[in-house]
Amino acid sequence: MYSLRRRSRRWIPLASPFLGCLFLYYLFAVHSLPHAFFSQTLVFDQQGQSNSDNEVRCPPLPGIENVLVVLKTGVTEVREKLPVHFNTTLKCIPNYVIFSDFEEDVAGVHVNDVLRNIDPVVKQTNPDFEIYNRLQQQGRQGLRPFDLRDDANTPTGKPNNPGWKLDKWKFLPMVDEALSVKPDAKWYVFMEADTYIFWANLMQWLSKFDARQPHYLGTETQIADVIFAHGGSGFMLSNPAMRRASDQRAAHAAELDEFVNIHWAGDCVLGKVLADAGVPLRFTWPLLQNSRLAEVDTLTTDFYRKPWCFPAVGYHHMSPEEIEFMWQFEQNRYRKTNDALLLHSDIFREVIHPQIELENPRNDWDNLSGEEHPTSRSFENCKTRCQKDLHCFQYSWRDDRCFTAKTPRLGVNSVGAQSAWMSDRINNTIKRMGTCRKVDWGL
Ligand SMILES: *[C@@H]1O[C@H](CO)[C@@H](O)[C@H](O)[C@H]1NC(C)=O
Ligand SMILES: *[C@@H]1O[C@H](CO)[C@@H](O)[C@H](O)[C@H]1NC(C)=O
Ligand SMILES: CC(=O)N[C@H]1CO[C@H](CO)[C@@H](O)[C@@H]1O
Repeated sequence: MYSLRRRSRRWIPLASPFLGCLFLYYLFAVHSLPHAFFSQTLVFDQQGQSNSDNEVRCPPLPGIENVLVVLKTGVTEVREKLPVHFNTTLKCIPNYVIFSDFEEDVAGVHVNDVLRNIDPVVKQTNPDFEIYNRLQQQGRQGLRPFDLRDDANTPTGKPNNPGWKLDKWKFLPMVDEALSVKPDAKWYVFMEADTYIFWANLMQWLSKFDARQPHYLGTETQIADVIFAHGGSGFMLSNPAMRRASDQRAAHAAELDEFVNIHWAGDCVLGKVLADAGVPLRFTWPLLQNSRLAEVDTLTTDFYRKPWCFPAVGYHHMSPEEIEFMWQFEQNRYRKTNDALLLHSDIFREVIHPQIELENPRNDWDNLSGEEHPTSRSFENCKTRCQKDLHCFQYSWRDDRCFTAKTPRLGVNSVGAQSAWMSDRINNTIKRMGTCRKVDWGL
């Protein structure tokens, strides 16, 4: 059993008759940025075994030598969230770079200041750079308690959090800095410290595209009239797409600094620059999820695709413990089966479902049911209500209130809450959905 901490956040899906489905951006985690490049040499044998570390078994990742992984973080989170990646998800990645807002070494790896080349006038005059300038002068000792506060998200992010306000400035320089780290990469994969990437799935997916063409892949999200890839879920740019974004930025530098200043989401700014440069987003949901394992809604039918037969390429909002857990799961499974492809249905069957069955009903647990029933006045009554409604898959009782949901989710620790799942209905659904004869890449 592993425990999950609850974190408040919201994201609101928006159905559009023309575009299928867009995820209106409601939620944005705090983070930061880059400039040094770290490389390790791994040798893969024919079974895909890595010889450089007996404990880690890297699956074959064809083409990974032509990928630069860019992990964006920030000084206020880097020590807590980054080191786990070096022991897990980055173990099999030959080329990666860490971009932050403060240059330092973390767990023996160099972390770069991705803001180093921002216009000095902007840095001196824009209040977003107050924390940056303070740390440039004083180093880490310059951090103040209010910098480290974990604010709740609002519909427009965390407007009182200094690290969060600075984060939006990292997206455009990140493109140029990544190009200078590895100018000849075919693909640039962008992730954050709480993103989890399933590398074998990612490489299979990327192999389906011609990297000589401009490509922008990510989870469709919309703010006002801009459609862009949600940053925390991970997104991918081919080399020509990177160059177009870089040229577009160079041609409109001052204008774009002002645009970043008035906007609140850096991933949206990058999406606008790419769109203006003629690189539209390819809609890729549900490959990349803006959810962590506890929140993934594998059986959802609310959107334009059903996740079941899609590979899982990325999760977001993952704690270091969850990253460690998923990595161990992937490693064990690969050792046993020699198969690194993981569908959302595999994860549901092999991870989420056994966790649900472990203890059902479960105390001090919130299964994230969202539909409230004010007339249900007890846990028992909540249960009866769920039993009577054939579409109900789980229910929970918290703060003396009853909630149900039409699909099962794992959920999180929550003191005082009680949750239960309709085991027979889940089992029947798993049986009915069956095994996938064909992998769906949404292409
Ligand atoms: C990573 O592994 C090293 C060596 O096994 C260990 O000392 C360190 O604590 C680990 N760090 C994390 C964050 O797991
Ligand atoms: C559903 O399946 C799980 C595991 O496959 C099993 O432990 C559980 O008893 C089943 N539930 C019902 C109601 O049959
Ligand atoms: C009983 C319980 O914990 N209910 C919660 C389930 O999840 C929804 C959505 O996060 C919450 O609003 C409920 O309070």
